[in-house]
Amino acid sequence: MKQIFIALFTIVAVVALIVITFTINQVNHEEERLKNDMVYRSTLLADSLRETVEPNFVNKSENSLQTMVDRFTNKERFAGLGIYGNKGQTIAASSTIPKATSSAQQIIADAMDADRANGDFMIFEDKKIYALAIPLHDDARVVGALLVIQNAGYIDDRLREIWRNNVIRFLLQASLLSLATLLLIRWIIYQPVKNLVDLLRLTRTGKVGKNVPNISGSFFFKPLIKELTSVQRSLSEARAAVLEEARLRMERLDSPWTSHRLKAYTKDILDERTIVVVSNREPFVHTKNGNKFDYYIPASGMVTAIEPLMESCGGIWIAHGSGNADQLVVDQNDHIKTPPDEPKYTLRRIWLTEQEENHYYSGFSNEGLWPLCHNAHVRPIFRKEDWEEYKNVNGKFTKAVLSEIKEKEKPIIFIQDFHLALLPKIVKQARPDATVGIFWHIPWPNEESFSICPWKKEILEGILGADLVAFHTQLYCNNFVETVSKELESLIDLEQFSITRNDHTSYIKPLPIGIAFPNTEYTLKETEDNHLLKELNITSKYIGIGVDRLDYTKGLLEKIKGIELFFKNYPSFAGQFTFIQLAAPSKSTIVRYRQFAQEVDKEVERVNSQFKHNGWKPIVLIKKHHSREEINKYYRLANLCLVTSLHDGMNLVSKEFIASKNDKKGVLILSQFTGSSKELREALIINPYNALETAEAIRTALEMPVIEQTKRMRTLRETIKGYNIYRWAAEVIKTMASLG
Ligand code: ADQ
Repeated sequence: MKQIFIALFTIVAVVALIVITFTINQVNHEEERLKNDMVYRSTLLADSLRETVEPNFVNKSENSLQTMVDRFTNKERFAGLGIYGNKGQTIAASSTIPKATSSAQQIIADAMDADRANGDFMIFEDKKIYALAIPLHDDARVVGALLVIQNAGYIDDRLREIWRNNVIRFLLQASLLSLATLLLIRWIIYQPVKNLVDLLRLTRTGKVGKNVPNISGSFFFKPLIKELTSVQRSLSEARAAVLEEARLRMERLDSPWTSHRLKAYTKDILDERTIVVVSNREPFVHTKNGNKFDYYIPASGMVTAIEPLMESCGGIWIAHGSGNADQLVVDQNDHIKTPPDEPKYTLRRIWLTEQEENHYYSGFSNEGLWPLCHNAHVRPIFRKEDWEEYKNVNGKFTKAVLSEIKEKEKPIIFIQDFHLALLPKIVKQARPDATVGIFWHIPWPNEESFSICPWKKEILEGILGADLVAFHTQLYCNNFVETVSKELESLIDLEQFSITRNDHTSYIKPLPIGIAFPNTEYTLKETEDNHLLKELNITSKYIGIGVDRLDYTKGLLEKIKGIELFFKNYPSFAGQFTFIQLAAPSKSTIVRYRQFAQEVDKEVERVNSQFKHNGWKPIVLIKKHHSREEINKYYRLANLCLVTSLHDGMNLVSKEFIASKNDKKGVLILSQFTGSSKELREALIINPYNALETAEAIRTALEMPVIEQTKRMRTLRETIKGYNIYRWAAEVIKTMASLG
C-alpha cells in the first residue's frame, strides 16, 4: 500500500511541476503581450489627442481644453486625461482623475525634460494603471504635457484567470491520472502478481491442481509468468519425486514411474554409459520471423514419446535440423542444449540438402516404407534414386553418431523408426562395443506385404544389426520374425524371441509406448473453456475432438463419413453437437499428402453444407500446428475423442485424451486398427471403414451416463498411468543395458 501511495505522490508531484512551469511561462508571455498592447494603444491615443490639444493650448483656450478632456471620461479602460503647463500646473483634467500622484508628476516632468513620450505602470488608489505623458509644443518649444491614464487592472485579472484555469486543469489531470494508475496497478500488476503468489503458495503447500489461479496475466508479465511457471513445474516435479522416493522406499516396487524415478533408475543401471538417440525428426524446431527467434515442438508421436525420456536421462539426440533458424542457433559442433527453456540434454543437428530430403525423406521413407508398413490401401512407390539417397543419408547419420560417441565407452544407441533402418548395422559394425536398439514406431506388415519391397533384404539386414528390435505390439514382432524367416537365412529362437545371423543376435520385443502421464493435476476453468469455444463461435452442448496429422493413415475421410451418418440418423443432435478436428499439416512436400489435405477440405465442406443452420455446423476443421497446451485444452473440454486410424503403430492421441481427463468424464472412440486399441479396452472400439459403427459409437458416447463414463475412464487412466513413458523407457534401457 505504501508503495502505491509513493507512486501516486510521485505522479501528482511530476504533474504539478509540469503545470506550474507551464503556467509561469504562459503568464509571463500573456503579461508581456497585454502590457505591450496597452502601451501601443495609449501611445496611439495620446498622439491623436495631441493634434487637437496643441492649438487650444497655444491659444490658451482653457475652456475648450476642459470640454475636450471631459468628453473622454467614462470610456472603457480609460481612467483619465490631463493637460499640464510647463511648470507641472494642471490646466485641464478629467473629473475621474484626481490630483496626479507624485509618480505621475515625475512622468510628466520627465516627458517634458526629454521632449519625448514617457510612460509607466503604477498603482494608483489600489488600482493598477498605466500613465503616459507626451510633451506639447508651441512651434519647437515644449510648453506643457498631455497625460493619458488607462486602467490596467484587467491585465492582473487575466493573469489570475490563467492561474485559476490551470489549477483546475491540474486537479482534474492529477485525479484522472491517479485513478488510471490505480486501475492499471490493479489489473496489470496487482491481480497477476497476486495470482502468481497464490499459485506459488499452492505449489509450495502441494495443493496445486485443486484450485489453480488463472496466471495468463498481462502482456508485461508474460516473461515472468513463463519463468515462474517453469519454477512451479519444477517444484511440482520435485515434490512428486520426493513423494515418489518415499513411496518407493516404503511401498511395493510396482508403484508409478515418474521422470525422477526413471532418472534415478537409469543412473543406477547405466553406470556412466551415454545414451544417444537418433531420429529423423528433431524434438524442437527453431524458426525465425523477421528478427524474432522462436521454436515449436513438431506434431510427431515419436517426439511426444522420446522427449520425456531424454529430459529424464540426458544424453545426446541426433536429428535432422529442419527449421529455418536451426543453423543460426547451434554452436560450431551443431549442438544446442534443449529444451530451450530448461536444458537437460544436447541436440545435435544434421543438415540435409534439398535433394537428400526429397529422395530419402519424401521419397523412400514416406512414399515407399510408410505405405508399405501401413495397411491403408495406398500403393508404395519405390524408386532407385530414392533408395540411393536413403542409403547415403543413413550413412550421414552414422557419421554423426560415430563422431558423437568417439570418446564414449560402451554407449547406448537408440535409433528411431523407419527412416534409419540401415543405421543399426553400420553403427554396430563400426562400434561393436555399443549397444544398439531400434524402435519401429509404425506397424510391421505381414511378410507377404513386405515382400514387394525391392530392397527388403538390405533393410532387414540393416535392422538386424541392432541388439534390440522393438515394436509396439506382439503382432508386429511376429510379423517381423516371419518376414526375416522368409527373406533371410538366420536362426530364429521363438522361446527367446531372437534372431541370430552372422554370429550376431537381435532380440525382438514388444514394448508398447506410453505418454508422460502428468505428475500434476490441472483443472480446466469454465472461463477458459468458454473462451476457447467462444473464439470458434461454438455454442453446442456436446463437443467431439479429433487430433491428427493430415495423413491418410489417420482415416480422416472415414471419420467425416461417420459423422455425416450420425447426423443423418440422429438429426436431433443438429445444433447440439460440434466436432472439432485439429489437423496438423504433414509431409506437405509430397503430392499425395497435398491431395489428401484438399480431399479433407472438400469432404468437410460437403458435410457442413448438408446440415449447417443458424450459424451452427457439424465439423470445425482447424488445419494448423497447435502447442501441447492448446491441444490439452481441447481434450479437456471434449465429451468424446474420435480416433479413426486405418492402421496406426500405437496412436498417442488416444492416450493423451485419457490423460487430460482429470474429471474422469468423456468417452474415447478408438479404431480397432491402432496399437493402443489392444490396451485401451474400455474405449468404444470401432472399425473406421464402417461408417455406421462410427455413427453409433458417437451416439452411445453422447448418451452414456456419467457413472459409466467415469468407470471406463478410471480404468483407462489406470492403464496408461501404470504403463507410462517412464516405465517404457526404463524397460528399454534395462533391456539394452542387459544386452551389452
Ligand atoms: P504419429 O503418426 O505422429 O506417430 P500419434 O501417435 O497419434 O501419431 O502422435 C501424434 C502426435 O502429434 C501427438 O502427440 C499429437 O498430440 C500431436 N499432434 C497431432 N495433431 C497435432 C496438431 N494439429 N498440432 C500439434 N500437434 C499435433 C507415430 C506412429 C504412431 C505412434 C507414434 C509413437 O505413427 O502410431 O503412436 O509414432 O510411437
